[in-house]
Amino acid sequence: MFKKILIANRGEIAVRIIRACRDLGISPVAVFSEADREALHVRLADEAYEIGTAPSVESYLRIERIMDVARRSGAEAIHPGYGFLAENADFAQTVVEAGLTFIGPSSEAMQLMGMKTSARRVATLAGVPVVPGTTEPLSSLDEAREVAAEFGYPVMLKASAGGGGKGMRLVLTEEELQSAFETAQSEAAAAFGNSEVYLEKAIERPRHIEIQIFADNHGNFVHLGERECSIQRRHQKVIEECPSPINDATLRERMGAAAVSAARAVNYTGAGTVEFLVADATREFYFLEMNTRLQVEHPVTELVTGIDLVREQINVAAGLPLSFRQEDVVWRGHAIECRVYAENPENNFLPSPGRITHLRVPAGPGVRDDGGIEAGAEVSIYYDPMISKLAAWGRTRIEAIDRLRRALDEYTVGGIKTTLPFFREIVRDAEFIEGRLDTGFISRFFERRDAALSAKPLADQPDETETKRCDMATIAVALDYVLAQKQASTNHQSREQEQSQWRLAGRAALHNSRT
Ligand code: MV4
Repeated sequence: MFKKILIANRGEIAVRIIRACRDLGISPVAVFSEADREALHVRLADEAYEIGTAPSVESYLRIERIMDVARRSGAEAIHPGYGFLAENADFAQTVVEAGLTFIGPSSEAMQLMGMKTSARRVATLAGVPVVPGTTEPLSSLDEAREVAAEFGYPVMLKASAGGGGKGMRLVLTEEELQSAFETAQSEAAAAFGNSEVYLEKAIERPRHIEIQIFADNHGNFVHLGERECSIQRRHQKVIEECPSPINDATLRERMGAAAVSAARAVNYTGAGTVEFLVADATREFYFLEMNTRLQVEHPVTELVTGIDLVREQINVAAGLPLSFRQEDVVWRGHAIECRVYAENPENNFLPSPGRITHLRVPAGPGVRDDGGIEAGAEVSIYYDPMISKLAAWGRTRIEAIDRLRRALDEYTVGGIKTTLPFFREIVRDAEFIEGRLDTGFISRFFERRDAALSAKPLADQPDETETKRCDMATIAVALDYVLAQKQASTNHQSREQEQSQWRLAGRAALHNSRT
């Protein structure tokens, strides 16, 4: 077993990994940018090393600096967390070539699943149902026209090097195809340094249901059931839950077997997630992509199965077999997670960076908050503005919702805006409570809300002038950030960093157009 693990990440996931290290008697080593000098993960680690300035490209994405800390600290293994370098095959390869253990799958498995066309080929060969479409990039607009006519509109154009909906374009008619195809290619080139685009039949109002899988180095492959992730906003998951409201034993078993087949096909090891689109009416499911990392939403699986996924990741990376077999996995109760962001739901979810002047995190029966920040800390514009993930477990979904509601009402953050008021409304929304969740839930929720409240501000939001003044300041911060990033960034930004940059720019522009 490792004596020392370097955590190549920050925020709540770095804290989460440090906690697993402590449980296993392993010494955690932290890395931090100058903006994170006082961060919680730095203070909870045994050793902490500064690796650069605030921009991710100057710190958390600097492979050579992370490797230098591994050498200096004597860490035997590196845990990448999620985002940043977690799915960077070059990083995984560099770690292994330096004689250290990468806590995750092989770089080969990462590469096979990293390109979405390759992932679709692998899944197809593994006998896993795949969203109807191409498994090679489209070579020309003519081919796109031909294939779209073959599958029938509406179709989705997606970036081969993308994922998580980035660069995705819905095309409803042939007239829209050319501009959509050209835009998708240029966006893919800008975001991922690869302009390849492929085509899928658009699935109407799907659910996004993903399966957690785990494999060790002794040939054991196990699935840990599903997570319902259909409540997304601009392709960012907002609320995740386990089990899915449409769960039934056979659907879980069929999707679990399909997910394990895909994992076996790439000799997967460690924790992984296979994402599916599920057609609500028919319960047919289609492989979407595979994430070769621990997911943000892993706590809802841990709460329902009782399995510590990070502990298993470390054990498997150290060569131990999984501590459970498929028949040992039982699902008890229901867990729901909210991603609490430093964003202003009253202003198109524009980021709300700044100092947290007051923080009260909820606790009590069935409540778990995975946080990485404390009162007095600064929510930076340089990183994803997630403050914590608040999860609640109950014996039933209704009990989980009741506890989540209590926890959300208890949760208070001072000094910045957060998405807490947004979640307090969602957990009281009839459609949510009835479990009618699909791709369109969020847009329907806002339509209902705007119609019913005629945009009356939420109870605990400051008055209009203060909101306006504060948001103009935020806009300025956001634009500074984007300009700073543009100057400092390279083409190959981390997906997470690119997403937060894209979010900042998009919202800043949108807000400007509104005022
Ligand atoms: C799709 C789709 C419909 N048809 N692909 C891909 C990444 C994920 N974040 C959302 N993605 C989708 N891919 C085809 N062929 C609809 C979505 C989608 C979605 C799916 C489930 C739940 C929420 C969603 C929000 C936006 C788009």
